Amino acid sequence: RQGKTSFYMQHLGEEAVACAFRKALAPGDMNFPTYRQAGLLIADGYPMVTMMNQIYSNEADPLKGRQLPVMYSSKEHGFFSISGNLATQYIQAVGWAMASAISNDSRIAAAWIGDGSTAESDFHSALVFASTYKAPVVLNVVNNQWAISTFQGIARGGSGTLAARGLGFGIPSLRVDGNDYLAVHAVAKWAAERARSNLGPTLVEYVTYRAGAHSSSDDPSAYRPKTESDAWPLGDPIVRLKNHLIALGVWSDERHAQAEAEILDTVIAAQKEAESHGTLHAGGKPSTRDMFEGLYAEMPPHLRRQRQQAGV
Ligand SMILES: Cc1ncc(C[n+]2csc(CCOP(=O)(O)OP(=O)(O)O)c2C)c(N)n1
Ligand SMILES: [Mg+2]
Repeated sequence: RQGKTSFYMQHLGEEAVACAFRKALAPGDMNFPTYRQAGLLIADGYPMVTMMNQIYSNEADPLKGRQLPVMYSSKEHGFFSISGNLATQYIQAVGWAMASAISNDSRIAAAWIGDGSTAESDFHSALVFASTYKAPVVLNVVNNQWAISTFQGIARGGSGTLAARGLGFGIPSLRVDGNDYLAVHAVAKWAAERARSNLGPTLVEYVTYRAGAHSSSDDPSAYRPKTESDAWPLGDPIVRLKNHLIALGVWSDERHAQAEAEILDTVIAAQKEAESHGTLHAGGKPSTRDMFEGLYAEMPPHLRRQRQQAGV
């Protein structure tokens, strides 16, 4: 809102899904995420400063300003480059998993898609290949009730649930309370173990709620009641985990308040550091030369000419 970045996407209300799932994977496994799973990186210890550098498209942005903000990429952290073209990540994940199986590797893939994007044909193609070749992949569907302003019932059509879509392909499919951190983790572990033991794909529908706007360009009050989020029956995943831990006697309100204060300090410190490398309109930027690097082993002649014309 201060013009320091062009675009942002929250995952407010969906924190448990990505964070608990990440903890069920092993090193080397590969996620093919959408823009709504920043928790996969955060829960894996990816530096928050690096995420912010990408959002600011500054001189320290590892992607050099060439991706939309929040479309992170980290091979080391098992986070495949995000595609803005929805549902493509589903077929890519299945293909990656098939390649892993063919080369006798034990690494598995995780595909990610939103409720609305399951209406894309890529979703169905991916399910055909996953079931036919028993690919070692976990097929995640994040049903957060909304696809921008379209209710999930539209993409679901006559299917009772999104999980039911997997059953027609003979893929074991589950539906889990996506706002219950421990339930998400239990299901993710089970599905990951199935994939790693060569028992094939599992489809998991996470029932959750997109509590925030679709993106910084969206105003949800134009299409849904303002109070809908508060009335959501599954509750806030962080509050639920906190209450559960307090009931077990391993956490307290005081420790929670202290943890929140520490996290806020960490975020503000990371923001200061990231802003020292520049923001969208101020400070350091990736160089024009960067635009030409990192795509081709040998740069094609037309790009070489363009680079010369740009004087870099
Ligand atoms: C192939 C394709 N079609 C349309 C869009 C535009 N678009 C961006 S986000 C979005 C809604 C996706 O909703 P959902 O799959 O439920 O994911 P969510 O945003 O709720 O996480 C659409 C239609 C796109 N990026 N790619
Ligand atoms: Mg959605």
